[in-house]
Amino acid sequence: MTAVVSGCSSPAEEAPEATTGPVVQVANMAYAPSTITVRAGDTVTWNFDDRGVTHDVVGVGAAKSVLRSRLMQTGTFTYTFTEPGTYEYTCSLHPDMTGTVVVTP
Ligand SMILES: [Cu+2]
Repeated sequence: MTAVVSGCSSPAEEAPEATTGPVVQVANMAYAPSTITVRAGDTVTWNFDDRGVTHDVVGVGAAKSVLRSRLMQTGTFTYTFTEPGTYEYTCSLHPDMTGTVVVTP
């Protein structure tokens, strides 16, 4: 006699699927938040909306070869970070604008 007991499947992990990933607002002559921490594999969206002022996202240092958006007044730029590290960037027109993306494993 064998009793087959099935069940016992606990839906313990309910991964909240983010429909929108991390977003950096490009407005008021600044990136907000200026430092954002994401996980490897995350896609960061920069949302440009600074009342007609043109900006871009250009990596500096080690991120120079990684990050480069167009010059934009409105619209979005996205980049998927696969390698952990610290990515610093600036606006090529406004060097006072700086931002950092910290990518954790
Ligand atoms: Cu700018």
